[in-house]
Amino acid sequence: MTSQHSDSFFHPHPKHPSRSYTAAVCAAVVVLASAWAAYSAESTTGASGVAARYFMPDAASSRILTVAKSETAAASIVVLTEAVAVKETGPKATIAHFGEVYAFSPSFIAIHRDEPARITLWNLQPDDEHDFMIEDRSGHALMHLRMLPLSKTSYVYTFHREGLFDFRCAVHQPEMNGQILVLPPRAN
Ligand SMILES: [Cu+2]
Repeated sequence: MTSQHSDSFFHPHPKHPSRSYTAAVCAAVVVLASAWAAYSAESTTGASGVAARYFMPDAASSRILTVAKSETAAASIVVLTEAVAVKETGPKATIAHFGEVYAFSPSFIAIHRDEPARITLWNLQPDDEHDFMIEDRSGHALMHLRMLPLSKTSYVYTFHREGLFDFRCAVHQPEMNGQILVLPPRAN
């Protein structure tokens, strides 16, 4: 390829404007901009609950739960995604009857109110995305994050209200669920 050829590729000569090239670049920019807008909306919108996926607690939810990336934690918990019966290894009859079955392990966590706990989610599947959504008892989603294949996702969770909360993977319902019991503050 000569430098002139290369130059004309990047700077089309006015006599031979590359309209299809320009149109293609414009279309690509529009597609990228749309994708980015959709991604940003998904990532940052938190007020409308389950419909807006992948969000952290908003102002209302943060009165119940706060989530921080780095904070000193009093407890550390690793939650694994367990392939209970999947097409690669599960019994054919089970897969036919139930489909692929995943679970969180452990599926029950007890932590104290106002005590930061680091929860690290390990997605052990190379070909399946999971997610992690915490709901209050009325089914209102407080936060929702993605667990990409073969990833560790670590945050520090502090509950400011006692009681029982649900967590679930929205991708694998109805089976991939768990509960968090928030106990009174630890006695000194
Ligand atoms: Cu899942």
